[in-house]
Order: sequence, then structure tokens, then C-alpha cells
Amino acid sequence: MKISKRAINEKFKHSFQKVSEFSGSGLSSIESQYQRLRDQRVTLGVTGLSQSGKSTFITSLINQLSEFDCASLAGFSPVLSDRLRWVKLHPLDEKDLPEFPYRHNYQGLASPNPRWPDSTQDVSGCLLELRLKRVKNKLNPFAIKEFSLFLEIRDYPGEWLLDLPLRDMTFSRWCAQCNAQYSQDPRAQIMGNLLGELQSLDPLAPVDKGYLDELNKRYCDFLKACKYSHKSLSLIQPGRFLISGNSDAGDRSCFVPLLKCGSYTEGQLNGAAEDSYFKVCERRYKSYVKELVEPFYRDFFSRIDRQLILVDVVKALNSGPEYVDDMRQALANITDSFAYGSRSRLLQLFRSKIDKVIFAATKVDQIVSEDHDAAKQLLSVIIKQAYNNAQHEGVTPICEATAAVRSSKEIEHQAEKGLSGADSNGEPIGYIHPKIPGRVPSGDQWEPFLSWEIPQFNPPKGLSFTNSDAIPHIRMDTVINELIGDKCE
Ligand SMILES: Nc1nc2c(ncn2[C@@H]2O[C@H](COP(=O)(O)OP(=O)(O)O)[C@@H](O)[C@H]2O)c(=O)[nH]1
Ligand SMILES: [Mg+2]
Repeated sequence: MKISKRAINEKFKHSFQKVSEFSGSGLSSIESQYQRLRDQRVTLGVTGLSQSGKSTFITSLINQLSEFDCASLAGFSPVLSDRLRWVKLHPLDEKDLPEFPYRHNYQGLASPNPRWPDSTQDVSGCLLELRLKRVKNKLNPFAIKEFSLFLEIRDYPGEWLLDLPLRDMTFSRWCAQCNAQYSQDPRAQIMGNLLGELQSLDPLAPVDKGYLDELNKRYCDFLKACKYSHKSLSLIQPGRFLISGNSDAGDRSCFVPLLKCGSYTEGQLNGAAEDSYFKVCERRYKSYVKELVEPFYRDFFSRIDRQLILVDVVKALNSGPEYVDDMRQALANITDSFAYGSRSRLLQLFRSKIDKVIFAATKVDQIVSEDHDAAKQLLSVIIKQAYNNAQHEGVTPICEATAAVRSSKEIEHQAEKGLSGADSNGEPIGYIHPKIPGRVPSGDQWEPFLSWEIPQFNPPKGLSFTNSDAIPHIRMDTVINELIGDKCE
């Protein structure tokens, strides 16, 4: 009896459905599991601290691939070898997940007064379908000639990312970590009187809920000051304390770190009265982690196949040594929360691991092209610790330098190279910047970078939404190729 390939596939899908039901796996749909098993569905984890350029990168990624016939994608092999047939954007089939606002963002970038994507306040996602011609297989001339590769992409407020390490941290350990951090500048200075008050608050004393509310408000203001002060710090927890009016957080978000916990033993703290500051704050901390952080991790990060970590290296260099250290620590904490390594496709369905990591220095259109290699080198130094985490189980990370939206042009001024573009009012601006070093500066070497005032470029003018123009970029094609090139064969 002759059985068609289609019938075998259907039969396989059916038994696979049974296995999945039996295992109780939380995947969104059978179809997506089936695609994953056939290596035709990839979950991209676009990771990065707040303001590192994630939403802009995702917008540009979708744009470059959707408009591949006019985009500049020479470094993306399926385009070079003429194998990309068409690209479609779908919503992600997930309950309550809003669609990534691609159209809105692209319209903003391509409007007569171009604007950057709005700052991200909530989660969103999309599914990009790439229709590809298969690379010819001499051993199997009857192999299917075309297939679809599905890319799952999700966006989220970067602040939430820093909560991931809280999943493995007890409340008292978090308090100890905060105590060590807040006792040092620049945080001690930003915290002012609140530092002394939190350091003297007795964790075993009965809670005064009114006072705890007040402390919590002042603590949220302190965290906001860390983020929005002139040079923003990276390591800011809990991330949801930064979003004002975050109604779904409720009582769970009303706790503070009790900096005096270190004066007591674990036994004394565990034996505290139920209405003590310690027990009340600990309960709220636990429900914050269980009800907000865990589901975010489960829905957004537990299934990543390929990770892109975006780092604003130019801003770090402009902010100074404490800020570079802070960013370094924040990135190491984040990568600690992921599992790296390669797995069989079947195991990948049940417990995924990230088999490829790319660190990318973003917004490199703010520096001249001859310094891009140095920016890449500097990035590799800044992320060394995070890099070591990712090297577990043989995954060797790659460093790149990219700009999702090239907003500047190179100019020459008195035999020196510089950049020109427009500011947020559309007025022309230009500058010559200090030479970017390939390593973190020390001592006096910091001076030129700290006094360098980097003007914010507006996105370039002249893009047409109606004509579906491709967004100009720097090396997005190389990054896309590193991310999914091998999956397109
Ligand atoms: N010059 C330049 N600026 C960028 C680029 N990407 C992002 N930006 C700037 O960085 C800001 C934050 O970007 P966004 O994508 O919202 O970061 P997110 O918080 O990580 O999602 C934007 O508002 C822009 O001002 C880029 O490719 N070039
Ligand atoms: Mg964003």
C-alpha cells in the first residue's frame, strides 16, 4: 500500500498532539509545537535594558524582512541567494497578548516629522512568516522545495527584565543586596534621608501600614530618580515600581527593602510576628515574584531559542565608570536567568535552551564608521561576565555593532570625520566625537567621554510609509543572518 507523505505527516501530527496533551506542556498551540519540532519555528528573545533600543530594533527587523526586495540586506544569505519568496506578519496566537505595534511604529518613523517608537509600557508580540525556497539537496531531489519559517517576537518594558533574578532570591537576601548597593554612591546620594530611615527601621517591629505606604512611595521615587536622573543607572529593582499607575501590581508592589535585616539571623527573621515589617514585606515580595515575575518569565523567556542582547555602549561610555560597572552587573544578572546550550529538537519542546547568543552594541550611527570595530571590542569587555555565563555548554556568543535606524550621515570637517543629522525639532546638528576606545577607559582617559554631550538624533527624514520604504540601518543584515541564517536553509 502506498502512503503519501502528507498522510504520514498528518498521522505524526495526531500522535504528537496526544503526547503533548499527556505531558501537559503549556505551549500555545499544537501547530506551533509541530513547527518547532520540524525546526520551522524560532523564538527570538530580544533582550536589553530599558532604552537599549529593543522596540526600535524589532520594528526595523520586521521592516527589513517585510521590505526585503528594497532593503539593503546583502549580508542576509537567503536574500543574497534569492531564496526569500515573501514575508507576512501575523498576530501571535496567545490569549491576552496585544499585537506588537509595528504599523504604528513604522508610520511614526516614516512620517514627515519622523518620531521614535513610543516607550514600551506593556507586553506585545507578533509572528513573522518567512516563505523560503529550500537550498537544493543533491541527495534528495524530491525534498519539498519551499517552506515557511516562523519567527516569534515579543516586546516588553526593559525594566521588567531586571526582576528575573528575584525568582531565585529570598526576601532577606534581596534586602542584604539592596543594603550593599544603597550604601555606596551614586545611590546613597540619590537616596538622601530615605537611606537612614530604611537602615534604622526594625524588621521585627509591628508594621505601621500608613508609614509603610509612605516609605514605599518614597522608595519608588528613589528608583525613578536612579533611572531618570541625568545618567541613568541600570540595576534597578523591582522593575514594576518604575511604572506609575501600574494598576495590576496592587498590594504586591507595596513593600520596601528592610536594610537592617542583616543584624538578625535567619532564625530570628523567620520567627518574626506575622504583623511585623519583615513578614508583611516578605509576603508582598513573594506574591510580587510569584504573580508578576514568574508568569512574565514563563510566557516570555522560558522558550527562547535565539537571544539577542542589545547594549547601548555609547551611553555607557558617556556616563562614567560607576555606570559601566552597574550595567555590567545588570547584564550578568540577566544572563544568569537563562539556560544556554544545545538540545535535541524534541527536548527543546519541553525545556528549551538558547543555542545562539548575539550581543549587539546599538545606535552606532552615533559614532563614525571607523570606530564601529572599537565599539564592538568595548562591548565585548563590558559584557565579559555575561559572556562567560553564555559560554556554558558550548554556546559561543558573538559581538556585533548595529543601528536599527541609521539617523546620521558622515561628514568631514577640517580633515576630521564627524556626523550630521537632525535634532527633535528637525534642526540640523553635527559633531565630532572623541575616538572610541576598544577597552573601558581608566583614570584621566574618561575625561573626553564624560564631557561629550551626545545630541539625540531624530530618525531620518524622507521615508515613505505609502511606498513601503525600507528603513536605513547599519549591519542589521549581519545580525539577522547570525540570528536565523542557518534556519533558512
Ligand atoms: N540614533 C539612534 N537612536 C536610536 C536607535 N534605536 C533607538 N534609538 C534611541 O533610543 C531610544 C530608545 O529606544 P527604544 O527602542 O524605545 O528602546 P527600548 O526601551 O529598549 O525599547 C529611542 O527613543 C531613540 O531615541 C538607532 O538605531 N539610532
Ligand atoms: Mg521598548
